[in-house]
Amino acid sequence: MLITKKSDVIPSDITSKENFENRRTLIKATGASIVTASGIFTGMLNRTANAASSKQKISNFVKTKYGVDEKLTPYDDVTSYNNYYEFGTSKTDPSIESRLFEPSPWSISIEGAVKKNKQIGIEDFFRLAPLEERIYRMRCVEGWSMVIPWLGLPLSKLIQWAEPTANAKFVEFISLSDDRMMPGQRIPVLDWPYVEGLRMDEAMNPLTIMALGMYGEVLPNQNGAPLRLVVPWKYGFKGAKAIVKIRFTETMPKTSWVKAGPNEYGFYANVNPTVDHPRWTQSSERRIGGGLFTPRIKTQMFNGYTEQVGQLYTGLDLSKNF
Ligand SMILES: Nc1nc2c(c(=O)[nH]1)N[C@H]1C(S)=C(S)[C@@H](COP(=O)(O)O)O[C@H]1N2
Ligand SMILES: [Mo]
Repeated sequence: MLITKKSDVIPSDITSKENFENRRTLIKATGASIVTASGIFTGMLNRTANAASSKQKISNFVKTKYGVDEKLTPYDDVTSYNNYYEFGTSKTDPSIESRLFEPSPWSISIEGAVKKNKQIGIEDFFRLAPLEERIYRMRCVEGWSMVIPWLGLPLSKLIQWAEPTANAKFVEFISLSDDRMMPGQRIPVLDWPYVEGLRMDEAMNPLTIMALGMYGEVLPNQNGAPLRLVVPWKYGFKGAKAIVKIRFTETMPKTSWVKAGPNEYGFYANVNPTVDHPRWTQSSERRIGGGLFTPRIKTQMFNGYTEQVGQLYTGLDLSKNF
């Protein structure tokens, strides 16, 4: 289950994988620290020469088969139309209000039902496995959608490293709590910090990733730098941004949106065109980036990922467990 299927890797990308391995050996051999004053990723990444973007390019990743036929949402839309209440509740707030946010240094603590508590620095995180590019359709519960080329690691790799015990039935993701850097947290629109969760088998599903980048670069602050969850068959709010803590639990985590409105938001939040949200239809969606008069498109069950995840929910009443 933890092993990446060979078929997920496109043969022409073997080179980049080899490069990754070479680079890894090199780093090991020289013992070079990859933490520098200029940023956490130096050594794996080269700061881009392009003045228009201050984002660091990620040079080593494996391309995968996921979403290669999809038309990508323009970068400018993905980085200027965001939901990230820590930086304000309007779509344009996060790109503006997160400008001074510092995503480094950063470490993630792992606790709860694990052999022992652990800490992992972001720079070690991406050494758990090669970074993969996954192009995923993303569907927000509000009715809009995007297609984003993420760079990340299967969450299963982190879980394997974390060594959860048999008591671990769920995984809880906790975002940063810092009302100095996150001005939206001064307003109690949600019970801060932002909390999300997955059932263990959902977390272990090969589709579930922890993203560190997108469009070949490290994540912009407004998209969840330095590390966020991506679960493409669920509504966007499951994808917690700026994660600092991962806790394995025996009982279902109490997530921020379920606490805020249990009639509107469920723990599962699987994309489901047959179960409407009280305020928004879920049967169709507006694909961002196509212009004002682009017709809405049909929303697919599990956002089109039924083949990969449908079996997780056999016997579960999805209209009750929305
Ligand atoms: N910490 C945190 N994570 C969050 C949110 C948030 O407000 N805070 N919003 C969620 C919602 S509702 C959506 S649709 C996605 C949007 O991700 P994007 O801005 O990268 O498209 O982030 C999710 N993750
Ligand atoms: Mo959302």
